[in-house]
Amino acid sequence: MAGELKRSNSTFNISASPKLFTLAIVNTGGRVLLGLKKRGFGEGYFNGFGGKLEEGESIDEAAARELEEEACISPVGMKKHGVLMFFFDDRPCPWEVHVFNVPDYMGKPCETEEMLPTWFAHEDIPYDKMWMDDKVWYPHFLKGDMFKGKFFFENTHNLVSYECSVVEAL
Ligand code: 6U4
Repeated sequence: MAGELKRSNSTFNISASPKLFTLAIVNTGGRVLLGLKKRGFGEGYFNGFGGKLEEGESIDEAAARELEEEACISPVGMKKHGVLMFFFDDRPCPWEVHVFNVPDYMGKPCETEEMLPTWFAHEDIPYDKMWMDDKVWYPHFLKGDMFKGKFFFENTHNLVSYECSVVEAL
């Protein structure tokens, strides 16, 4: 059927309008600040801070708001570094996640109802406790490259296929 793509043994709906999300990763002095997600989608995984856009908000505004809500800090010098599309065999529409590098911030990271912020040296990033796609694109992010990727998940969590590359511009 038009708008469907078969990969692995599953069918992915690739033509529905994507849902927009942000993901901000504080990255300074050879360390990244990740949050242990305490509830909801991705509970138990370490991840950057982010979420869905609210009505009338730009993607950059949403990225800053989510960082404040989830980690108690305001970004300084934040810049977009990646756009990731996630396709699911068990969800009605794809997710489009805009990834930001945050080289500096104001405030002091604190635990919130949703996230427990934790610092990791680049070489100690806990990929075994993160989304399966992260080990594919974090190396680009950590090098300071810009990247685009498409990732196909079965049963929400199981990465079965992907393409990801460094780009000149987003
Ligand atoms: P609520 O619970 O409504 O406040 P909200 O904070 O708006 O939720 P949430 O937490 O569900 O949204 O957002 C999901 C977060 O997880 C976004 O920052 C995007 C990120 N994310 C989703 N799939 C991911 C994946 N495969 N790999 C990754 N981050 C992902 O690294």
